[in-house]
Amino acid sequence: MNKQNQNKKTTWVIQLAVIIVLVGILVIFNGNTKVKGTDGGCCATSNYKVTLSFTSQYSLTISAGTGGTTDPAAGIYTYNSGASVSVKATPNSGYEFSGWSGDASGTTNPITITMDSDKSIIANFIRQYKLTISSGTGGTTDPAPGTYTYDSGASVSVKANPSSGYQFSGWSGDASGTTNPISITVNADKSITASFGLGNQAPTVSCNDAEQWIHCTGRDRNPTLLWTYSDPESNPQSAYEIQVDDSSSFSSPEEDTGWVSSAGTEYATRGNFSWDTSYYWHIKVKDSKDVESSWSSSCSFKTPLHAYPSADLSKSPSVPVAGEPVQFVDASTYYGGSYGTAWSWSFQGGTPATSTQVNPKVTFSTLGTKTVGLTVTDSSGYSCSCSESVGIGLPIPKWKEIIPW
Ligand SMILES: [Ca+2]
Ligand SMILES: [Ca+2]
Repeated sequence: MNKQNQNKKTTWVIQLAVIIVLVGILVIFNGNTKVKGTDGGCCATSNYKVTLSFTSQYSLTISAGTGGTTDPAAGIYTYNSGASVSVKATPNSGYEFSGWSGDASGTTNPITITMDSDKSIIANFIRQYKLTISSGTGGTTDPAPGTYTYDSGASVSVKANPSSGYQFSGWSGDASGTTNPISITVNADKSITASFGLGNQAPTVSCNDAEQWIHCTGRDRNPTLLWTYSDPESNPQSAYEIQVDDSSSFSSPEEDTGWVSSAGTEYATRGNFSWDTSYYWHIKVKDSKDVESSWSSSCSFKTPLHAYPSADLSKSPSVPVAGEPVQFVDASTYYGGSYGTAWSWSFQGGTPATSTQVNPKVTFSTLGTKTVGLTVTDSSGYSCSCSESVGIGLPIPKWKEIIPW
């Protein structure tokens, strides 16, 4: 065989190989062919499968919500089956990545997607705002003063903590009032400040040593006590307690009111005090914040030697008439061994109109109701008064016996 024939043979072999490959491909893609029966009879048709491994491909759709981007950027990508694809979410300024949705979940970032089917993933972002917390002199806050970032709509509890000797006085900035702790809804950049002031100071009280007495009423031994209240913050008085004792040490009070809820600044004593005795009293008060004063310094009073006289009068006749002398008599009661020493009478329409006698005689010249007054003073100098309405009637006609002949 010469060289030319050999080249022709080689070319033919190559061409034959190409043909065989092409035919093979046709067989593979048709999946069926005709097989001639072994008996040489009529041709039978038989299906048979040819299995081949393909390198399939899938699409990955990446989306980004408002407030951020992804890497790879949002779009549709094609990957070979089984490929691992890393996708990273990047929030814009003022936003935070909040998680994956679609065919992915969680907040892993970047996330790895295994391409075993067509997939679609979405990167979600949420708006964020800053909350700046400040505190004035005299306290701090929890969270501590500073600037914090929260997801839009977050509810943040902030507590003001006053230092010792101070009190929280209120919020300012994007908050107000004195609610503590306060809840802030972070739906915008916000700034709040906690302010503090000196704590509530105790009130002060001083007894007023000008006790008021109302004698001749059966309360001769029981003065009304007065005091002066004061408070640094002008908190009103909410309560008082008074003790009265014949001992200046208040070791055995004759009267102790206990706490009395009252804004008043006087108290009518009720103690069963003795006559002719010195008593000491003191008072403490509470302001409207329930802060208590200390006991005041002491004031004192002295009860009378005895009861004041019970002024009274009597008259004769009991039903006087005009022009008829009426005998008035001091019918007062004197106590503690005292006796009357002075009398001051007044007679409306009477003659005389006044008298300083103990038992004066008076004539009323006109009819009607007359007021008679008497003030008596006892030997201790205690005075009391009384008055009485006296009806003056028609005079009785004078009868003269006449001899009938
Ligand atoms: Ca106060
Ligand atoms: Ca006592």
